[in-house]
Amino acid sequence: GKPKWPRGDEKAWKEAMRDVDTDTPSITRSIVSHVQTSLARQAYNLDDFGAYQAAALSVRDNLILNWNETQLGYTKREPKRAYYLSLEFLMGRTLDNALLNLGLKDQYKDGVKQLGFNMEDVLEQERDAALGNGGLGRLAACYLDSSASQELPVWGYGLRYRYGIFQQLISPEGNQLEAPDPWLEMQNPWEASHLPVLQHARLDIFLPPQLPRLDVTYEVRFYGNADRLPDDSGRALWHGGQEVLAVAYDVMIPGCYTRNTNNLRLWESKPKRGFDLNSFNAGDYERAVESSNSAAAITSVLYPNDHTTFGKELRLKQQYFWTAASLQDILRRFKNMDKPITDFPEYVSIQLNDTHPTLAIPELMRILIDEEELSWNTAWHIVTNTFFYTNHTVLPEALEKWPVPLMEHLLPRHMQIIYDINLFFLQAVERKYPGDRDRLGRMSLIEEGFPKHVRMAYLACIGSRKVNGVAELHSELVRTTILKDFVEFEGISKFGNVTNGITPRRWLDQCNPELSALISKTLKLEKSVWLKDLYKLKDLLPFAEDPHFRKEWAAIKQRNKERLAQHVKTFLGLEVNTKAMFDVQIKRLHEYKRQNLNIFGVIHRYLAIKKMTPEERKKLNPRVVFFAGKAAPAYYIAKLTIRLIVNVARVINADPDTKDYLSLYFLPDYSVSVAEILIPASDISQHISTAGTEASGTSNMKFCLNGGLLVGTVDGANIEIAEEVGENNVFFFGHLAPAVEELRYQHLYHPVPIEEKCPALANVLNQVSGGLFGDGSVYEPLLSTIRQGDYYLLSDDFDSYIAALAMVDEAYLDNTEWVKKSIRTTANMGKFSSDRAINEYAESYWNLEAIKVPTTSNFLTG
Ligand code: BZD
Repeated sequence: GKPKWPRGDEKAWKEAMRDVDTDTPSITRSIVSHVQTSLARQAYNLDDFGAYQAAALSVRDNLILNWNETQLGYTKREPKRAYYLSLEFLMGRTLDNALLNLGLKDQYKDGVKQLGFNMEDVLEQERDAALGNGGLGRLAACYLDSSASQELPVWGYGLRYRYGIFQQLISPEGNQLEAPDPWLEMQNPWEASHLPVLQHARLDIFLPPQLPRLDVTYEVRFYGNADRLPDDSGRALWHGGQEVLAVAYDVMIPGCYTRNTNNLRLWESKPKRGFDLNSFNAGDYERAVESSNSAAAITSVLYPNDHTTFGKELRLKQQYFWTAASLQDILRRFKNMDKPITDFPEYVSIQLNDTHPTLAIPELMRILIDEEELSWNTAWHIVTNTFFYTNHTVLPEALEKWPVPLMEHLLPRHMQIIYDINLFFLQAVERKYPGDRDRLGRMSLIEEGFPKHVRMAYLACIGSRKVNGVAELHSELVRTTILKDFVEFEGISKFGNVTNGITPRRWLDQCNPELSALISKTLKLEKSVWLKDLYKLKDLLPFAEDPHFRKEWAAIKQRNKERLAQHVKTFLGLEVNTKAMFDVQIKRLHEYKRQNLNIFGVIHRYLAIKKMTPEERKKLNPRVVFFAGKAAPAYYIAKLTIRLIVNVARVINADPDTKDYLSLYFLPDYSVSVAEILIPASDISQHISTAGTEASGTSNMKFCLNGGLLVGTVDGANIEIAEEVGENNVFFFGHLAPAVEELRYQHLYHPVPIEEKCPALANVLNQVSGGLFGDGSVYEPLLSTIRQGDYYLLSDDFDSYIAALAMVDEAYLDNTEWVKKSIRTTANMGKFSSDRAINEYAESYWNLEAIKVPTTSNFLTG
């Protein structure tokens, strides 16, 4: 018969089982118990950091219980699952988000208060998990929150980098310096630790709600040889080379007001053996240590380059290590269900977040052919019904390409498979367009050259069921530019759009609790309702006419501005004029995002104010401009932009003629947590990319959701935001995407001197050259990108940009109208919830259904 389960005395089990206890006494008990035993600390010397650790462990206990029930439920129900493969997850802090999603914030606040701590200070102790560069990584984090909140069986797969995105420091000259971000250590690298070594060493198991799964490991091979078998099976044997181990670390992802708690599985690399015994015996100690070093190096650091490709071997190793481990894990889970392998796409969808995981396509082919012994056609059918590819950029320099010699060396079998895919694909193209050699060259997965390169976007495209861009305009540009030939060949229905979204949990409820409370009160709805159905915000519209409501609305914005000012005071020691309009541009530094346009606009304004009489100045509404963002460490021009901003700030903030009317701050070390303070405090924010270059943008959505108005170009998701909130509530300027190509052509072949074309901008550039902000020669390389070529069209858009900012000034004078605009903006942002976006993926791409985890436990029965 069946073995008795659970073992032993069922009653004893039942009585000992704990559930999520939500009353304050239980919470206090659980925190204190973690102080006593997990941390081995005393009440008398417990500091904020200890309180944070204990609270985080206590919350983690709850998450683990929910996580267990969720995974048990999924295993039992055998639903179709989706996997989100992303090399980046920009999670930020976890504790506050978990408390809010669990609905336990107030109880924990009371609990820590009883123990003598202030919740705000406790939450401040947590370091950001900054395992991403920017929008792409943060999007992945928002999608995890939405998947769990929508009760969808989705797991994320990524890498557990030991070092996240670098910490940015600004030197006295205004240069960006980079320091490592050892987020797993509690200690700030710039401060001495006052804490015992024991805790230091053990901290990584306590920090974010993360669980090492030392039993979940897979082997991953690199290098070696691939020998095709001498039969006609198409199989090959890949052997030799280096083998490393992937170890799983699980991060629990709680849904909002549901028991569903999904998983983010991050892989860490380790040597397969501590050291290679053979070389050790041979006395080659050096080599033995080396092999263990290089295995661990794979997941040591996040590459800080967005929008460029560098062709570094270690980056390619990261990509293969991660896709190989993830696919083994996914296949093992599938096989536990005992279904025929040909059913794989009925049970598994895999979303590729950009081309970074494209190796999953040849890797799944390899497994299906070489290990499962399927035919090429069967394998290809499975593959092309499993994967989905999201493109995040049309900038040519950002499209991923790998040198063929590097691929052949590192992944010899995969290179064979890619050549085979290419052969069959081009044969099909040739059948449809006989004799069209140009087309074959354009569409080949292999770019000719010395060396040849593999075009990853093309491989991702032909290996996927569907391809999507991240905003309407961007998806149209994908269809008409970079993948035009593929649309013609494969048909347009494969090429879709899913406009990005943001989670309103973090980007409204968590970062702007007062506004969240006002919304709940006004709508007479629990936040658990409108946070999961963001279109409900529409019902705020009539309240724009209510003077009392407007007053409360404006007062919250004001307090958020004061909170930001307090932050600047604490971290930079600077006073900020909170009566001024707050104007914010925060994003990675890049020429296409045109921080340069913004800083030149600031200089223009400064020069204009300088020329005014004191009476004229008094009529101005003061403006404070904030910048924040990191530059890729090797991106020289972007770093010069930072230097210019810092030095302009130094001059104008100290100028007695202007400082009451215009000031400027560059906030160092931009992060998710810094964004949470800046975004709710903005009156306007700038999203001013050259038309057609910003795929979507997502911070634009965050600002508008928090009632900040948008200054922007007709680009990316700005367009859809304007459609939703009304064009009269956004400040648009600049040339449109279809004009860009022609303008660039004119710049090249009929250049007009900038003095003639845009005297206002020429004057600004001359002031910089002339040394108004310190040695002008320093900025020559930056200035000449505009004087010569001006690829990003600053000289074409500058005048209309200045005009748009003048319209902002004009509109701000009418405070009542301004607050109405702010309310109407928030009210119309429902579309941009990442819940809407993830549901579009679930329905139109993955064919995935929600599974609600029961509140009653399956713990004993399985
Ligand atoms: O992705 C960004 C786009 O630039 C935004 O327009 C868009 O809103 C978001 C989300 O779709 N792309 C990135 O953030 N890209 C990277 O960070 C990146 C990272 C590594 C390599 C290449 C690009």
